Amino acid sequence: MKDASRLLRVLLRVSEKAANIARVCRQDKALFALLVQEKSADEKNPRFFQDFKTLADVLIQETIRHDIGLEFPELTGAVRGEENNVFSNTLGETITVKICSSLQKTAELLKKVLDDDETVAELLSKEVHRDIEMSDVPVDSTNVPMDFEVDISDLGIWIDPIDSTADYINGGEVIDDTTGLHLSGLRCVTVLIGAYFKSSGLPVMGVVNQPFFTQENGTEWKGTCYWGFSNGSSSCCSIHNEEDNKNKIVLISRSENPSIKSKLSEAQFQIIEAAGAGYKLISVASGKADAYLLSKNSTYRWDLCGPHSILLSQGGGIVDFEKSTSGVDYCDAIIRYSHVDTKVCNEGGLIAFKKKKTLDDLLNIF
Ligand code: 2IP
Ligand code: CA
Repeated sequence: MKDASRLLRVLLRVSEKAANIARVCRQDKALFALLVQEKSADEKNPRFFQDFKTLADVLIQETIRHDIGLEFPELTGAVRGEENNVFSNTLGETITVKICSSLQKTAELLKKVLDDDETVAELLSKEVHRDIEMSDVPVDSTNVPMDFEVDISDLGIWIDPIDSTADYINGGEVIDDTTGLHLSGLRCVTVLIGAYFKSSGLPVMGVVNQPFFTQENGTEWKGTCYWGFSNGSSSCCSIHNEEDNKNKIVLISRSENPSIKSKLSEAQFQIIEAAGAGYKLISVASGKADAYLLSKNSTYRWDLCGPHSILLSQGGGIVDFEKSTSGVDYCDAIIRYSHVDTKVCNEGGLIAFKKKKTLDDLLNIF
């Protein structure tokens, strides 16, 4: 099997492991309350008065980093995530959360973060060290090609361990009756992993895992998963029987500016306010919406890289809102990823689309 195919399989398997951890952490209310802690002021998303950092978040990120490193040691230093893995307990001690060489050692470390709660530490460590097969991933694994090729040393990786943390914590479910799109709640939670070329800054391979997709027997959650690969002329993704809506649906943030909303409405676009950058992006990729437009600086590179690869593999993409609406060339307006850049915020907002015509229609309005 070629390297890129092997890496894609690793990303799919570890995204499922991440989804398992996310599900396990939500099962027990007491455990869940215990896992939540506040972010320090300088880590906060500017939009939120208060944001959450959970051990689940950090643990998932470190698990993804660890498992990628096991198969591709050369990528260990190239994996970056949203979260800071330095965790503080109630006593003010600081612990660096990392995955150890055995279940016992990881449990020992987690125990320290969990105020000596051995049961919980072992439960989590068991998930972290569980072997996940391709057949465990909720995606048609027979469709994952064996011949994807890339220069592994040219790759950088972005992880968002749990996107839409607020929905992960608050749960619930609000669905738009006409489109079936989820406006908030657990469906909007995603695990995002994306690889990009350090040389061009373009995304190449991405996985989006939705841990809370359907609920069986009213209790047990099952997830779903998407992937995309795009390297020049070789493009492929897991989405085939996509829905083709004819309603000009644009997904926006619940905090979008009123002036942007009125412009879209005047141009006969149906606007839907939904949570989760990853959820909005995968809804565009799967054809439930035509675009995701954001005029603000409230997303980061890790929110986009994974789903961006999927959109690119479909002939779509993500451009900077400010640049593209002020006449900057398409090529220069494309959101790119950099390994050296410390600027991780998507300052100029974004427009994500699957069909170039949708982008052109939107640019005509602004
Ligand atoms: C958030 C999350 C929010 C989104 C915000 C992201 O990531 O996806 O839902 O805001 O831009 O950065 P909105 O829902 O208004 O689009 P996280 O949950 O990881 O902080
Ligand atoms: Ca996010």
